Amino acid sequence: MSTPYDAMWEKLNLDLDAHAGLLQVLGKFYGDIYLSQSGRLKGMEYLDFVLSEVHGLRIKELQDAKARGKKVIGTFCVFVPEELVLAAGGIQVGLCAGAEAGKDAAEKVLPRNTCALIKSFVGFKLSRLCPFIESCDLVVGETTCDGKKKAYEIFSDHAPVYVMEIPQMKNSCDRELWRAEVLRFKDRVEQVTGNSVTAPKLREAIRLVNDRRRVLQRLNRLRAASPVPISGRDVLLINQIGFYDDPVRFTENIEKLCDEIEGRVKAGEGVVSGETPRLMLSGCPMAVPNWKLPYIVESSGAVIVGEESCIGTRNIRDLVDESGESMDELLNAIIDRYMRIDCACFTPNTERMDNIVKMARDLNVNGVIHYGLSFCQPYAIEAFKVEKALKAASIPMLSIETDYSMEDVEQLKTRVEAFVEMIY
Ligand code: BJ8
Repeated sequence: MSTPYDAMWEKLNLDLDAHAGLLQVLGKFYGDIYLSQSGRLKGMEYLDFVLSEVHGLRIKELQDAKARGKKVIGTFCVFVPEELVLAAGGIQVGLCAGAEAGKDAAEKVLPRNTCALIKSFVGFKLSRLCPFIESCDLVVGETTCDGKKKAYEIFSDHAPVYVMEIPQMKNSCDRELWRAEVLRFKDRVEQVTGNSVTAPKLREAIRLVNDRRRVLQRLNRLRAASPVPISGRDVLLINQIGFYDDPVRFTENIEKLCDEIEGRVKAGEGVVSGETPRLMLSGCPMAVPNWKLPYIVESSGAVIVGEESCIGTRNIRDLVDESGESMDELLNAIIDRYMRIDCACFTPNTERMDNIVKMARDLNVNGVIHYGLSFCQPYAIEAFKVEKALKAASIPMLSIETDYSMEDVEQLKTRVEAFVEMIY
């Protein structure tokens, strides 16, 4: 079936047949997991629309912006400071990497025992399935885990890649390294966009990105109510879309949605009953359209009330200090904020344990599900420490390792149901 975007996708050199197949699967999956929910908020219609146009209208917006001279910068990690891209007049998009399509192509150039997220972004590029990647003037990688670090070498044969070095520890010398990397990135962004990052523009960009974080913080505070006013699936979707939607429009729409949720909370209404077991997810990021585990959890009699993940609180917990005036003060505020990210790629990473326990207590959860993508060593190893920290706080944890395939759905469902029964 032809669409108004076919010519655009063809120009972007997508494999049109494979891409049509992907959109069809995505639409069906979305219908089953999202549109089938009852008691959804009216404001979710905006998210439904954005998702339905994920490869359509949003890509057209990017192409139109590019025609006006704007540059598009793609990222895979919350370490890349969007503030610098926006201050240079660029557009930053998170490249999602949450689907299995392209896996066969990826496994021709990567070992099979590579995490699904890495296979996904390599596979999407090699299979010509992602109009976001094809719209990028620069794709920014980072030296977080070894798998990503080495995969960018392969990816760079096919796309314009720039890699940021991320420290592995948090001593003063590591901050110096990170400072140098942020400055190097600023130079590169200025070079790609052709625009200088000035202090006023950087201040404005810091406020804009903080505004998006603030509205997502508001959403997280509201969803913590009992009965829970919005499903975990919907909040995950909001967080996912926040990575590629226009930041101003996104913030405005989520603000409206929060007003609606606030009304629900005041009325004591929930999307599920107040008796429903409350769970928190913790671990690897869940990129679009990786909704498998949230769907399993929420169809097993529980509700998700928090995501300790980069597509969740790790991305929004800390704001950049807005009080600085000079370029140096603003850059230092950015450097400090990003150094607080508690990714499992750091050693030691004790603040993550503290953050998880605090979050689980604040959200009054009955249990935590630790989510690791198969072959992700940083999160798999850290899962043992997370379990220990939660046990000391008398919070039960279930550790799950999976990938993007649907083969283990029944097995996961059995484990999640048993966990829910045990904790409640
Ligand atoms: S700051 S979590 S977005 S690196 S799942 S590719 S770690 S083997 S995604 Fe991440 Fe940045 Fe950290 Fe966040 Fe490697 Fe693990 Fe795969 Fe991962």
